[in-house]
Amino acid sequence: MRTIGLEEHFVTPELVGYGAGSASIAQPGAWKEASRRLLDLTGERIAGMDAAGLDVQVLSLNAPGIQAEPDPAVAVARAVAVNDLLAATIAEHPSRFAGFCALPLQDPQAAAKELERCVHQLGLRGALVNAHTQGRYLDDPELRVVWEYAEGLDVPLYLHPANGVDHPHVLSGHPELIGPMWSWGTDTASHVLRLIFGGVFDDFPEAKLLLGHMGEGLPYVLWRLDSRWGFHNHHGIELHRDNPSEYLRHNLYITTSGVCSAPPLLCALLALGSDHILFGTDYPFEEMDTATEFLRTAPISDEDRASIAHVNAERLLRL
Ligand code: GRE
Ligand code: ZN
Repeated sequence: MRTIGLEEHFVTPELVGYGAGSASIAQPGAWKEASRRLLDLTGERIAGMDAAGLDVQVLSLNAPGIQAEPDPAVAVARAVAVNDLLAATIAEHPSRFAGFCALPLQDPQAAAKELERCVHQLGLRGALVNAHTQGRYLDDPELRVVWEYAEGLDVPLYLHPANGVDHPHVLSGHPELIGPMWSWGTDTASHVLRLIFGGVFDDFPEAKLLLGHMGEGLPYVLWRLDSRWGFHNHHGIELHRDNPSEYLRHNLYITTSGVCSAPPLLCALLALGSDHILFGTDYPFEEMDTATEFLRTAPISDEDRASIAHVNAERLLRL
């Protein structure tokens, strides 16, 4: 069964320093090993893909990537350089790799133009954004131009977690809760709700948002969101659709990255439908063979398995 992974990270020697914040929340040995594997693009990585039966990795720069650069001009130059390098790597192995570009959202107009360049000239399949950019989220009015281009080009934006600007008080005194185990997921789910209630999908109804980690918990809470939205003071917000879940069912696509467990997969299938779930591994933070073995043995129909493994990615990313 052809298998395409959508959350497959890499880094370059020039950009590895942006990961210092992620390094600080990881076990030192684990971070060292992950960094080593992130820096390898075509050696051990392709051997691991072969061993795991992963045909294609859709590569993305590791978090927080370009988002961590404070200087907009440097962000633009570095995004262009890393996107060129990504395209060159794919060109050497066109049957094994595709890519999501990095966007210098510090300069929204330049980011929109870079997205267009990456799709039209470099053949990349969309963009991956790591959480906030210098405190700015994707519902920011200045970033509407990026959604406009994404919708017009018909490519998805993949929202990946990263460290937050600050930490909610409920996490105070508990640094172990900050990072991919917990806060990254709740932060990312909150970011998605900002997009819905900030009107992004009303302005761009065919925009496509990709989310890793089996949807960061959102498939589980659809009914609750709708029920309590009906109860809530709307604070002047008027949505075009009646219920928040309608946006999650229409605009949201999720990947299985970093979650190799049947109960959340079955929940996601029932909540979003098999057309909206795609495969991903979260390499090198998870093992490719663990993820492909999970996909092969999950208690789902073979039709759904094929949709998740490759059919949806072929459609959404035109692979
Ligand atoms: C991830 O992408 O899932 C990730 C990082 C950094 C540290 C841990 C982790 O980007 O899981
Ligand atoms: Zn990841």
